[in-house]
Amino acid sequence: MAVKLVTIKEDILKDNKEMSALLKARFNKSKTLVVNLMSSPGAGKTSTILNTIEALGPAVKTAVIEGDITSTVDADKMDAKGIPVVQINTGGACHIDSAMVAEAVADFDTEGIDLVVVENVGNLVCPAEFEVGEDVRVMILSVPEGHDKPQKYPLMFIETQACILNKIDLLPHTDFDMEAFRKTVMSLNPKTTIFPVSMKTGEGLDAWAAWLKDKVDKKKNG
Ligand SMILES: Nc1nc2c(ncn2[C@@H]2O[C@H](COP(=O)(O)OP(=O)(O)OP(=O)(O)O)[C@@H](O)[C@H]2O)c(=O)[nH]1
Ligand SMILES: [Mg+2]
Ligand SMILES: [Zn+2]
Repeated sequence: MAVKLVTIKEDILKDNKEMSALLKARFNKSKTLVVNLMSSPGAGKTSTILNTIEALGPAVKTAVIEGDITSTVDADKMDAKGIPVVQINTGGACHIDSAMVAEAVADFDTEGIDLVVVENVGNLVCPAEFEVGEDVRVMILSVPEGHDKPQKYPLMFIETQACILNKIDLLPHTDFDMEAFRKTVMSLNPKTTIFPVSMKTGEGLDAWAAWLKDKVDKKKNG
């Protein structure tokens, strides 16, 4: 029984990888940088997307793909700001996969779009295992979740190129140990970059936006 389950999972991941490669080819053609943004529920993905788009300014044409189990709550927030957005409702699945993104962008012309941000389903576990055609994988941890999360959910920290630490405005109200956090994250993934930010006050936003802008420019010119 156990062996069969492993086989099924491998097949699913293999199919997903193949579909992801097709998506990548499509996004490469339009030189669109795709970011897979992952975190637990409420860590600040939507707030980060809205603030980042504002920080990047109108010169960076950005579209958003929202992944949620149900509802259009986050997509409505994008739409209200005039940001092109497509909503995926997974109908219960706790992550999005390449097939869902392929369907979402089927009628979506990415020509002229510099950046697509995919907001994954709020979940610190399995989204890390499923590619969605992205160039860059970014995760958010928020201060109230605690500095021990890299130890407990290592895959997400290992599989991402940047770790945004959001809600640093709440540091004085928690026992979050920044040094312990940094040490664990860097030991899991020495190549990652940690961005301490507050999407409430705007602190740290510029450094994160500059990192992303560099990636957008490289994709466009490279
Ligand atoms: N204090 C504080 N609150 C924040 C910060 N960033 C976001 N929030 C709040 O945290 C809550 C969740 O933020 P969202 O941006 O909706 O989080 P999310 O990850 O998109 O949530 P889901 O899509 O439901 O998984 C909201 O009430 C935000 O206003 C921050 O830096 N500091
Ligand atoms: Mg959200
Ligand atoms: Zn899942």
